[in-house]
Amino acid sequence: MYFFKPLQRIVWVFWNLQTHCLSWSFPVGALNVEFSRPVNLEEAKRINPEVREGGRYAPEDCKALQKVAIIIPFRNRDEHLKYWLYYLHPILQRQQLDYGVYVINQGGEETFNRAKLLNIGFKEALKEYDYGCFVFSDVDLIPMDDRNIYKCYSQPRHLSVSMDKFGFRLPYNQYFGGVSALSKEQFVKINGFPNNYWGWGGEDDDIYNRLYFKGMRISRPDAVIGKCRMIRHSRDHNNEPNPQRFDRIARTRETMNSDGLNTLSYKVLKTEKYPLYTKITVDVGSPKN
Ligand code: UDH
Ligand code: NGS
Repeated sequence: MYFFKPLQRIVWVFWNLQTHCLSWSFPVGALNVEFSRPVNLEEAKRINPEVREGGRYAPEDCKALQKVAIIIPFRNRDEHLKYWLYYLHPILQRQQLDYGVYVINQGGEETFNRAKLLNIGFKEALKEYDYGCFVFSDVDLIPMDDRNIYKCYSQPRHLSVSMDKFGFRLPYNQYFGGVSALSKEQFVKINGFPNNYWGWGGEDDDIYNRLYFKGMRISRPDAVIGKCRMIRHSRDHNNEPNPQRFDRIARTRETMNSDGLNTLSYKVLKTEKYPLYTKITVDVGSPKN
């Protein structure tokens, strides 16, 4: 019996070395984020030589604890995307995640539908890899502290809790917009996100309601680690405030089981693999159908 104890210990240490990352690159804490100097994709590519085509990365010397798909709802924000890729890739690598970046581009001129694009990102990313965690991020939000880990927790995670535009605090307690992370199980449990919020506002409140009604509670980093900057911009074309949003968020409990992943329909128009991201252009339909 005693003979095996040291052996067991060696096996345990070895197993840990195989499964946990003991690399020398750790999160560093507060970061300098600014948007006055333009960045270009060539520069972003040069400083991230280990990122593989399509925006994929996994630590080489160990097995990452989570496989994370990062889903970005998108249309016509190329300048913002450059900053996002420039800042986020180094951070995500320091966080030692096995990750992929998916930009879900709404084709056509129809009213923007953020939550439906996020549902599509979930489905499309899973066709490519066995992701267990999904980080949904607006293209214009950059974390100011790399200890804000872009991974999933036992409860749904809200990451953009301390935004510069709100004076580095939450605008209201139930706020779930900007950047959030849900495990595959958490996402499926709420039937994904709503497909019928066309235009600006309310879809993030509906997602909060869904989580709440399924008995989950929001986990958040503290206000220092959760600091982030938003790239200032004007209102986008075809993303006017949705006049139906207040009625819809009042009815989440009734609608959530019949609007979401189980009713998602769309067409993939084009898939493009770039060095730092995968861009999937989709037809999301229109509010009429
Ligand atoms: N998005 C696009 N293209 C669009 C609309 C939205 O890519 O045309 C994506 C993008 O990832 C963006 C996210 O959806 O970060 C959220 O949309 P939003 O930026 O419109 O939402 P936000 O609340 O801004 O940040 C609302 C308009 C604010 C106008 C302020 C005028 N001072
Ligand atoms: C709330 C919106 C949310 C939005 C949040 C912050 O009022 O969708 O403001 O908006 N809810 C409704 O309209 C019902 S922001 O200041 O970022 O433009 O995310």
